[in-house]
Amino acid sequence: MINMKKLDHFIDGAFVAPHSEDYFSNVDPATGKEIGKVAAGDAQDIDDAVAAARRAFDGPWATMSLGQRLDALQRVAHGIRARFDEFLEAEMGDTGKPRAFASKVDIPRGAANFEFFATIARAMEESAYQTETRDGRGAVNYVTRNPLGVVGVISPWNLPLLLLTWKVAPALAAGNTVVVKPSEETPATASLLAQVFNDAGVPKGVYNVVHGYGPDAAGEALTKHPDVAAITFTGETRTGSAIMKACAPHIKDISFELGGKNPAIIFADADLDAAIAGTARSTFSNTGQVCLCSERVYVERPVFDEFVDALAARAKNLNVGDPFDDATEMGPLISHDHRQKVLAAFQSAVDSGAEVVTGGGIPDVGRKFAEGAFVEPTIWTGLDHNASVLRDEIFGPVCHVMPFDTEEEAIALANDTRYGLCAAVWTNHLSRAHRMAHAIDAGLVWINSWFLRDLRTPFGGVKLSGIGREGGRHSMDFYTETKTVCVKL
Ligand code: NAD
Ligand code: 6OD
Repeated sequence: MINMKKLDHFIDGAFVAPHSEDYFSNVDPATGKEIGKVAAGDAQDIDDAVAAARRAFDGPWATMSLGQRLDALQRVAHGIRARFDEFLEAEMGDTGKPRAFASKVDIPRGAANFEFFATIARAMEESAYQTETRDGRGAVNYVTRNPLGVVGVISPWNLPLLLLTWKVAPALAAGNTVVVKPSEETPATASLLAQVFNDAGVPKGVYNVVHGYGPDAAGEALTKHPDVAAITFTGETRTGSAIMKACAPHIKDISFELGGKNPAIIFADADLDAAIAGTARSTFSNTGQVCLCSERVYVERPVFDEFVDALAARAKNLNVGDPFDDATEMGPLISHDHRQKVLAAFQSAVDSGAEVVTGGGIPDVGRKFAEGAFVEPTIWTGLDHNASVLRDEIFGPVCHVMPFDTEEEAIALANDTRYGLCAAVWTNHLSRAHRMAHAIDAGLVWINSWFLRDLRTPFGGVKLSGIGREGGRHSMDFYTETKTVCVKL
């Protein structure tokens, strides 16, 4: 059985201690208090997990029919829902997320990802082509999809269960087995999920979890393991670059969802109330720790002052503090280390000449949360576009608002970045909306919305924001290899 206070690895269907016998501390970022210990995985633990995953891939998982496998994944979805409160508590303990957010976003999507990919995999078609031949008898080519083998899943801390299951569910639905290395900051829901897999009767070795750090530890060992066919990774661009190098010797397949520095563009013809509410969401949701958050906001000059005042009013009115209070809208950052980085960005903005419209410091959240990693929701104006805080991802509850005069200028500013994950455009001008969507270099453009997801659509970024697309059949394309069979008639 699982011990949530001392999280072991989960290998071959059992919770096991790390070879090193080392554990590190897991801290609740809302209180700064230790909530448990976590196994510090190394290359030996990864070896064990990969071997177990390979045995399951060659054995019980492969001998189950597609229907049996997908039914098992449906049972995992039900299992998450049945333990909803445990998942919620585990996710909130690791991240300090407000209950209002985690209960509506993280945990429901954890279950929905399994349900969705079980449905998608059942509906995947395979193709066939008839070829003419000189003898007139012809040939038939048919194309099959085949799983890759053992897939390594490396996930970040910002939406732990959501982003882990976004990869695990399609990988398993396609017939692979997985070794998961969750973020060291947020290990709990990956472990709880292991219990759900066992309860759902999924064969041992199909889902394995090795906890621990990335560089010189479990994460790196997974990327270098010769028996791992593919790595699917969500996290920082710099980490993606290191993983790409590690995967090169074995030519592993890779799928990367990386950082962003996303623009929101507000035209004077927009429904301003909707644009203000939408930009408050896209800047401050999850304490700004969503890769899709808007850290650069561009507003057409006639409505600039009104927009800034209204956004600032919303920022000042956000309820920041106790994650368990249903009225709380913003929790802490993930850790004190991360808060230091965000506070350094706050200082850098001031040093670069920013006008701080609101925020910029540490809020008073009361004695109980005084050791938490909280920062104020923050808005700047007045920076030069070359300021480093406008070039580099901050991953905190902060945006810079800048005026623009023409559509061309808005496009140039939006594209003046090394990243290209997403953008949000607010306008009621139909043709302009489509022109903007076409002109912006990003994997995803929202018009008059943000974070609205249809899981069938491809998700991913251009430039430094990633490689490949996941979502619906695009995930199935990544997690399978096609094989063409040509039959001469
Ligand atoms: P991170 O890159 O620091 O860590 C992510 C994971 O990689 C962790 O599990 C970590 O242990 C592991 N890791 C670190 N170094 C490694 C190495 N050398 N080899 C193997 N594994 C290694 O990212 P984070 O701080 O956890 O997450 C925040 C970042 O993730 C932000 O940049 C954010 O934009 C990005 N993100 C992107 C998306 C997207 O869909 N594009 C989604 C969420 C988060
Ligand atoms: O909703 C999703 O499927 C997804 N991949 C979201 C990514 C959010 C980044 O933080």
